[in-house]
Amino acid sequence: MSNNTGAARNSFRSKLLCLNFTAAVAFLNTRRMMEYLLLLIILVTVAVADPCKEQLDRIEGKIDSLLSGLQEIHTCSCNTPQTSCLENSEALVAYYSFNDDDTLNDDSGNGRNGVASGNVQRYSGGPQGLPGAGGALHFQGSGKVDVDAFRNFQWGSKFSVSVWFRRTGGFGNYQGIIGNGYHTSGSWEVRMGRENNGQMLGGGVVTSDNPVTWNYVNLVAEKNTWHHVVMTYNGSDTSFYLDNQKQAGAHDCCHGDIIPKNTPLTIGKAGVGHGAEYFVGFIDEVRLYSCALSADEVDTLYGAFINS
Ligand SMILES: [Ca+2]
Repeated sequence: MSNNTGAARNSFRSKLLCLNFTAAVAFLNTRRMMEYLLLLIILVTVAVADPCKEQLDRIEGKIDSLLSGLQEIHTCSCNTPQTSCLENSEALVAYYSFNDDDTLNDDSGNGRNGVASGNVQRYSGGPQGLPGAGGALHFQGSGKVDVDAFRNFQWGSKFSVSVWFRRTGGFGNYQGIIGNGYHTSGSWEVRMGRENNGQMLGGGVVTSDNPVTWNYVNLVAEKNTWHHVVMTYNGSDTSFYLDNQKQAGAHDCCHGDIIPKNTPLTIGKAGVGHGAEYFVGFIDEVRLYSCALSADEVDTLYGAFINS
């Protein structure tokens, strides 16, 4: 065997080490990566079976291409932001399914448990419940749930709230669904009005350039019907989805961080700043995220129960 062949083998080993390092930092579960690794196995097998210089030179050329491809994948993986909000478990700030005996516990595992006061009952499901969603909370116009863990919560510039509700009474009143303060007192809220026979729905976020929460107003959520609301904020744009339909409103109202407030999260009543505006009806599957859900992700959340 010539010295050239020995040098080629050393070069081959060196590039294999480099390849191993690059492969370790790249995404191993991508389809392209698996194809590259399969090609590498074939090349190494050929090299062992026929280690002549001509064969090694040819293999080296292929390995150069392979290393280049792996580097592309690594660079792409490092530079491309992970955009999935729904699949990022760390972005789920709190989740209240109201399904179990520990009804008011935070099902996200973050320990942001709620405390009920007044007339709030767990509804275990059935014809009036949200189909397929297990238990829900039943509010009768004099009860609420507070979560003190959200006092002074740093909402940042990325936020989403997802909630299902069915209003069944008190159509002459305004009624808070979820939020951490009334109108200018909180960081954000979703609330219903008495207009349009008690079917008016609105909400918004509070930032330094937007002191009130009615960025979306005069939407229509029919009474005695389950509805899904998702409100998102990405630092410069607010979106409001009602039953998987993006609504028109002051979507460009706000920039920068949502203003933190020393108030609890309140479910089933307008939050701190108003003594009344209790909800009458059912609320279920409350989710809060520290990211802005996309339209496709809203569709996923909506479809999880509407097709049940
Ligand atoms: Ca539920």
